[in-house]
Amino acid sequence: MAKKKLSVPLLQGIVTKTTGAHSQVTTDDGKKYVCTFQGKSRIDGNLRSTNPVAVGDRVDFLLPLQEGDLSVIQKVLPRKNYILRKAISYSGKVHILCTNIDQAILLFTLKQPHTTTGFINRFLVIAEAYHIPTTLIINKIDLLHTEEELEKLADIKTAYQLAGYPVVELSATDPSYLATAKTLFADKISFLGGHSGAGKSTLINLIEPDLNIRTHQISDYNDKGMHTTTHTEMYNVAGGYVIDAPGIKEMGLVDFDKKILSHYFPEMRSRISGCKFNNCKHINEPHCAIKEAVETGEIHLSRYNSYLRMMEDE
Ligand SMILES: Nc1nc2c(ncn2[C@@H]2O[C@H](COP(=O)(O)OP(=O)(O)OP(=O)(O)O)[C@@H](O)[C@H]2O)c(=O)[nH]1
Ligand SMILES: [Mg+2]
Ligand SMILES: [Zn+2]
Repeated sequence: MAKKKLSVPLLQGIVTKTTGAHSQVTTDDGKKYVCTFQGKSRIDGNLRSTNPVAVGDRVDFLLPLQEGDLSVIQKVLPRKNYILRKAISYSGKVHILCTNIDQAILLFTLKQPHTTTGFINRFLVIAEAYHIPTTLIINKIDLLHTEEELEKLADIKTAYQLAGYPVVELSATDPSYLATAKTLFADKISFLGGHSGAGKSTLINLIEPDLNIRTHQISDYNDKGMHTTTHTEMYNVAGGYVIDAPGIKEMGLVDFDKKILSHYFPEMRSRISGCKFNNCKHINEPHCAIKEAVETGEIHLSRYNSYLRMMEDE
């Protein structure tokens, strides 16, 4: 028997929000549709996921035959990459946080809240493992005044510039940073990470005030943040999309072999061939190009110390 030809149009769009069984899909002309997905969970490799469709997915979908019915996702197009949520369920399935990311932007603050270099470095290692280029934004620079604070700012900038990361100073509450902020996000799918309270939603609101995303007074929650943003959603920002993810804790650590941890520090990766031993761990070995670069200041000590701590972790 010949297959019945479908008379309903097939559209393509990008998943901009997921809430349980439903996904919001936005087409290139900006129209939004509520869709369901009927089919099996599929993900690259042999990973199984709890969510078959994630924010960032390009999908083909069918319009409903009747007005008011849900659209149905027919196909998830191949993913360029994906980020997993940390928790793996008891069933051994992973949860995909988002897919098809062009860049990560890590927003952090030296004050309100304080951000440790360990936190920044872990984020960067994860992004490197996923092969996602990352830009660092130091937000709330309007709060830095004392000599000590300004020295700290300069030092942290140096650490990451030496590693090859773009570092941008910003104040998301100050409209004079609008042009800088827009350029950072223009026409890309960006994963915006950072501690709760760092100012992620404030930054998105600066560029797209109409979105009016909820933000929170930092003073309300003891310098720690209270995770105002609780679900994963992608916003249309500066001609691209931004994923304002719920806190960095959600961004799963990838399992990787300690032996290759130094490959996830770009300033180490580029020097590894200079070590005498090709299995050099860059800890106690003689003629280690990494330790030499730390001594000459070409690799920042705080980055190297983070590397050592990560090597010690189980
Ligand atoms: N002084 C100052 N305050 C800022 C700046 N950016 C954001 N804030 C304030 O910081 C607080 C937290 O900002 P949010 O944008 O809610 O932080 P968030 O990163 O989205 O936090 P979660 O949604 O909880 O992850 C708000 O009170 C903002 O007004 C800045 O550049 N300078
Ligand atoms: Mg937020
Ligand atoms: Zn070495």
